[in-house]
Amino acid sequence: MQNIRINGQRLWDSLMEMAKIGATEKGGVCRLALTDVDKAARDLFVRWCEEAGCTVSVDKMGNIFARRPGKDNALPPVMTGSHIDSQPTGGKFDGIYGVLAGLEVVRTLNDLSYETNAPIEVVAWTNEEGSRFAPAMVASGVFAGEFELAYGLACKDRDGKSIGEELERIGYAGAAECGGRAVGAFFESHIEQGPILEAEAKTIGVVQGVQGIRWYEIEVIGMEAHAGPTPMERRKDALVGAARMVEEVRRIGFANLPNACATVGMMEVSPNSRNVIPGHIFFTVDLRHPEAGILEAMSKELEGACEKIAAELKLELKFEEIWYSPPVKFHDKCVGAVQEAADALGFENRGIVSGAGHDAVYVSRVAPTGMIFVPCKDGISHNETESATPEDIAAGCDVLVNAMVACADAD
Ligand code: HGY
Ligand code: MN
Ligand code: MN
Repeated sequence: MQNIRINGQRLWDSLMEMAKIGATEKGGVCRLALTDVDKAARDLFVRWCEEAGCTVSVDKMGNIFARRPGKDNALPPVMTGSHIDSQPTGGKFDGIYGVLAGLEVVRTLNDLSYETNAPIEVVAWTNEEGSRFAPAMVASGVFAGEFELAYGLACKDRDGKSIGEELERIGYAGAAECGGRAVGAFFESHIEQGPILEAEAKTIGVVQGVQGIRWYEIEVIGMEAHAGPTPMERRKDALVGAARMVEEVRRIGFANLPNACATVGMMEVSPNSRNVIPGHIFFTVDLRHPEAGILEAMSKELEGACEKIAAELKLELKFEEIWYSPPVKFHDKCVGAVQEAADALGFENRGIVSGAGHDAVYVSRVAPTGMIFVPCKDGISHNETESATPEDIAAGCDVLVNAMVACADAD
């Protein structure tokens, strides 16, 4: 262990500079994937990487790779990174911290004129959030072979624009193949996005794995009719059906505590007119649990509940599971490297399983993978008030650089 320390002020300044791109009134960011704002942030990241002497390449899913050569460039790179895109009411740290922590690793190694044995790569994965384009983590999924390239490029937003079209539009439809190459190890630094580390006054989360996730798209179809003359008993009110289904989602979450999560995050009401009985509802469901078996049982319970409600209210139901990300356990080599670095650097730490999905989930299919968590204020994320301290942000990056160097010099 080299006991390398990064330049915390430089990392913090880069984060605050990047946070100006897509800045919102309440102090967060809105950088939806492949919008002009995402492009502006990508362009800044690419410029910073080139200024740090990296060679930058972009693959067919728009993933950006900044490469710093090592002594033996035939070796597979030790990679780190995360995502630049954000939620509509996102924060200054979700994703971009892992991208800029990787850049800080490069900048620090440059300061030290330290040449690693294996090359280092910093990556920004396209569309991690899954907010504009579903599913989440789709570009790291294509890189890892979970999804075909054609599927990834064809994912559409609610306006019918595809990832492929938007990559072309913003100039990030790269030429490099997406995936199919060796990666020596992958590390992702991220805020925890939950309350555990802060509550236990731990600086570092040594991430053991990520819980399972299932996403659904549900349509409830009734019949538009006049809100005035239509008798209550003759209505086919799609919104009443959807409302009861939303209540079932919550009930299923509570019925599977302590580890289940169940959320309806998006709903579209049609025709969305105050004096028309809604005839069509589209809504999404996000179910999560660390155990695959319980997550599957929750899924079956949800489908059964929706079918029962639709039958009772004489509504048509379209129920589709659009994404399943099984629970993942990270590689002992990388978890160990993170643990060793955190201990050697003297940071209070604990093991933790991630409640949020991350690109590391898919990269772990093709490379030994680990994650480093740092606390965020009140455990809040996917919220414009998301906040972290400069000290914790720097500590996570200190762990990152030492874990990466240990792996890059191991061969
Ligand atoms: O959904 C997630 O957990 C991640 O923020 N994309
Ligand atoms: Mn994230
Ligand atoms: Mn997120």
